[in-house]
Amino acid sequence: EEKTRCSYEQKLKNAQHSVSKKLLETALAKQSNLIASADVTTTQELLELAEKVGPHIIALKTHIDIISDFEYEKTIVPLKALAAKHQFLLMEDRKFADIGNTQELQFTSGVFKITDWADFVTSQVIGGFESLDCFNNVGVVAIIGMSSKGTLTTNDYREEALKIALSHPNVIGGVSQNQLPDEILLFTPGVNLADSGDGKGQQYNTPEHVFKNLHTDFIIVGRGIYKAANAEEAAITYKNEGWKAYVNSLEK
Ligand code: 5FU
Repeated sequence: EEKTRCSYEQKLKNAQHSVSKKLLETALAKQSNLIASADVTTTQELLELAEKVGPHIIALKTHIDIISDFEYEKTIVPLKALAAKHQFLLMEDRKFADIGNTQELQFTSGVFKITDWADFVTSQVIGGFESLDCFNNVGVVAIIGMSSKGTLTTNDYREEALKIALSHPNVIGGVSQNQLPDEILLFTPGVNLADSGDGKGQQYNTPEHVFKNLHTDFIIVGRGIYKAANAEEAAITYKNEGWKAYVNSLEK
């Protein structure tokens, strides 16, 4: 008989990292497994989106380097206030992919100073185990497999990437389009209820598919929410669909 998936309560009991605990506690408290991807390009759009979707998400995922008018005081200070007000975490999708020393500089310096505000970050593991050491004050979500057509994250690559992810104490989870072991949280982008792709290589699945078949923990939705006529309504729809799909995946 096929085993049912691991519940958030079970994962919380086994969680070692403070950020994993926070994510799982927030998911249970809000009955949400939704991460909104805020791929907008101005501070105003970012803050407006965060205000609208904040109550319904567990984390807001940023690509902070696409904000044209970024200023720490104008962008990050109010964003952090909204995160506190609506109880969501900040996930910077930086996808670090260099040697440890360079990643450390990219993480702590420049204009974005990611170390000062992100609760967790994404990183490739292509630089090897030690390249992840610099992220010791946040959680790391390792890129195991990508959602785009033709990605080089083959079976062999994913297997090796997972070994690094599972053995590194800073790693709380992985981004993947495949099931991961229960010890690690699974984050799945490429989720959309209306489209199957974007004509630029992105490939979409439904919340139902990724909970049932991948036993994912958290869905990441970008255009399905921020491009919708009503972003708040869209966030509520993805939140409800995601939670229903999670509950159904527990039953089997
Ligand atoms: F690692 C990955 C991946 O494999 N696929 C992704 O789509 C990350 N992403 C991110 O999720 C991507 O950079 C976008 O920020 C987001 C998906 O946005 P969409 O508008 O829902 O396609």
